[in-house]
Amino acid sequence: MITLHHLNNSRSQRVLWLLEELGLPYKVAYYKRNTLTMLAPPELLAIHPLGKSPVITDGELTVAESGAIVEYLVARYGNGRLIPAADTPERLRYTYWLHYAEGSAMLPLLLKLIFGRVATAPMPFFIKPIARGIVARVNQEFIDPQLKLHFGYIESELGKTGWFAGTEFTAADVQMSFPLEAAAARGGSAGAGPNITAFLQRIHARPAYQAALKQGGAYELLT
Ligand SMILES: N[C@@H](CCC(=O)N[C@@H](CS)C(=O)NCC(=O)O)C(=O)O
Repeated sequence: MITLHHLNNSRSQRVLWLLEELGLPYKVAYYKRNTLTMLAPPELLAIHPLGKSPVITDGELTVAESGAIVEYLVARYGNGRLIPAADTPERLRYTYWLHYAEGSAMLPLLLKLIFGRVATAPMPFFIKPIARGIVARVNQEFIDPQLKLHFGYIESELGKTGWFAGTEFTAADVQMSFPLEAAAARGGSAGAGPNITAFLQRIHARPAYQAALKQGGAYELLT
């Protein structure tokens, strides 16, 4: 039996969704973020040395890293579902987006989040203007242009077929959902284009997505 070690409001939600899309039997072990630090509780360290979510256990196996989990579930239990045929251009796009989600799209989003916290962190009053100046400069010179570049690219790629890897919904769409939801939830122009908005509406309407939301509890990235 597969167990998903699920952290609230996290990338783990997309694994839950994939399990529902594949119609697999699974159990969920729930973990709650520390409300101050937003870090995972130490109990997750007993499952994997990094103590992060998602991570699944399946019999003797432990699989971490959401892209690896998606690949594992689709290869082992998919029976050809949610993945384009081998040796097709769609399959290459599938592999590309599966890696791009964590390897490229998440970096500027994470930087935006971290620098946003720096700007509002408690600090001595005489440091504040300096810290805010640095944050503004990093935002202006690196983070915002990178967000524009990446999300402009995603917006244009989604304009081709509405999905990331060909004309059919695949697990690459599941993997790409998290950066798009994170961008939409954090506001700003990243993630606000019509193709990205339509993509999010389409995935949110899927019965498996709705079922996963019921299993995972409140998912604030949706607000
Ligand atoms: N690239 C990893 C990222 C894993 C990750 O950072 N997960 C976050 C939740 S979205 C986490 O566990 N954060 C809590 C912590 O770092 O303590 C993946 O895609 O699985």
